[in-house]
Amino acid sequence: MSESIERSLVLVKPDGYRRGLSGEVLRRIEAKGYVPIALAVTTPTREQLAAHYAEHEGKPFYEPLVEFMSSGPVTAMVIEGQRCIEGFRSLAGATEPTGALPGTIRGDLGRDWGLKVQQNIVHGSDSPESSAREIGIWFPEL
Ligand code: DAT
Ligand code: MG
Repeated sequence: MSESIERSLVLVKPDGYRRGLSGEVLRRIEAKGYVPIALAVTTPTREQLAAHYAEHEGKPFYEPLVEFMSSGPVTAMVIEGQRCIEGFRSLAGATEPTGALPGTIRGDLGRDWGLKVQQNIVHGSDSPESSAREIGIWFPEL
């Protein structure tokens, strides 16, 4: 792998999966020019989620987040391309879907449901370190 090519771990969360938005998320990723190199549908275990969201342990939304993320299948993927970590975060939009800009996944497809945790359709790695760690959790074979 050329040094400048990055990988990012993307999840279509249970809200997005339930609403049939996995294809729409993948469409936007491919339209941007990033390449999926691994794809799987899986219902996350609490152990996977504890590892994935370790940075948020102890925060008020942590338990609702783990509960929500284990509530059904997610579509997990690894995407590849120069600067795709930053690029996918840009496609995803802001964490809080009410204020996320139109044109972004969260801005176009997400909204506030008045719950203890924001349901915002997608996860994307936020740094090369997170990406390497998260790919190890969801795709240990890579
Ligand atoms: P992001 O998913 O944009 O990287 P994050 O890593 O800070 O955001 O948080 C993980 C998820 O937790 C996020 O997608 C939605 C939820 N979340 C974050 N902050 C929250 C808050 N203050 N209240 C409710 N849910 C929150
Ligand atoms: Mg995050």
